[in-house]
Amino acid sequence: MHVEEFIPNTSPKKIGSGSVGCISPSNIALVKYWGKKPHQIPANPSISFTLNNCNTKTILRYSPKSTEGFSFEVYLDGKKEEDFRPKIEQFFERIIVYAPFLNSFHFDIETTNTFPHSSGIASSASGMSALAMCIVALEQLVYEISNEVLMKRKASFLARLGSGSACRSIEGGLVVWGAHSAILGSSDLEGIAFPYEVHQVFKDYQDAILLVDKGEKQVSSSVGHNLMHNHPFATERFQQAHDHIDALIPILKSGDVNAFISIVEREALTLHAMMMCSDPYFILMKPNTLEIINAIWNFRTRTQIPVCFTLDAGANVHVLYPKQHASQVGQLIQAKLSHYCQNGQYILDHVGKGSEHIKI
Ligand code: 2P0
Repeated sequence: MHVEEFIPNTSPKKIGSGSVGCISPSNIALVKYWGKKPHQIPANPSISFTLNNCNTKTILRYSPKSTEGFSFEVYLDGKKEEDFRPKIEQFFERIIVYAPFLNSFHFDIETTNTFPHSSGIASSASGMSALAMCIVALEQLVYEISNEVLMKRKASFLARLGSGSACRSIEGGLVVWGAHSAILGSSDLEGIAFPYEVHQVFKDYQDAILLVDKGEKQVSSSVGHNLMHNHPFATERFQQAHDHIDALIPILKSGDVNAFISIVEREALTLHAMMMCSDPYFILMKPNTLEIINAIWNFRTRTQIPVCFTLDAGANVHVLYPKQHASQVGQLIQAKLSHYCQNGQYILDHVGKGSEHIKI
């Protein structure tokens, strides 16, 4: 697979003003991406569940211009959002080779999230994938392209250049990003739908996101990724991610939830262990993160219900469980776990279908 296939090779058509739109979900990694090489190439492959309810809706309004350079405004919930500009500017610079028409329009980017912006839920995955989908929709108009499969792949390719994990939010279900010898078609350049048989239990897995700490993170993911360079355990960690994906292939097929739990929880704790022994070291978990983990373990031991946790680069806890246990886990969350959340807040989500274009 080569980057050249994503460079337009026909002449653009002149189009007038208009708008395109998209809804794109967040995703939660089971095997984590933590560490990268130049040009947004992951240091190891990762696999995630695409979510459903936590999503970003983006409308891209475009009008032709003749001046040089990028021209855009960004709005979050109807208000101009200057803080988003640097990341979008950087995104445009990274993708201009693949989307040269970006220079030919002024853009108003209108975006809304279903989850609170300050919730500590990564909005970069849903936000960047939504914007990438809109850009690809515009490309289809400019170059009169009707190949939907190629365009979805391109959306993931572009989203990766905005934020690595965003490339896993285009496809639904289980998504793999990063070359892995046992996963046919896997690539460092784009996320692909997990290509093998998946047991029914994993097709509608539930994810309750417990909002432990909604504040700004002390250490950004970009800084965290960089600290994997020269990390004393980097080589072992990257190998472990490969091994975990190898192990997950038969588990996802058989529906062995206990084996699934053992890998998913080890991944979450390894991610945070890497942070805790990098140079400089840091801790993103909060006391209530640990309270929740212990409460989940106690509940699992007592009831034998296969509920587990995973963590992102933050203090919030993702509680993962099969749909058939939704009511008991719902009671656990309501009665015990919500006390550890800021203002008792949590979001119930589940595996979803991926990004989709919307009619404006
Ligand atoms: C993941 N995370 O696999 C891991 C686990 C956080 C913990 O991908 O620098 O925002 O934009 O490529 O994608 C967060 O990192 O980083 C992330 P960039 P990104 O979901």
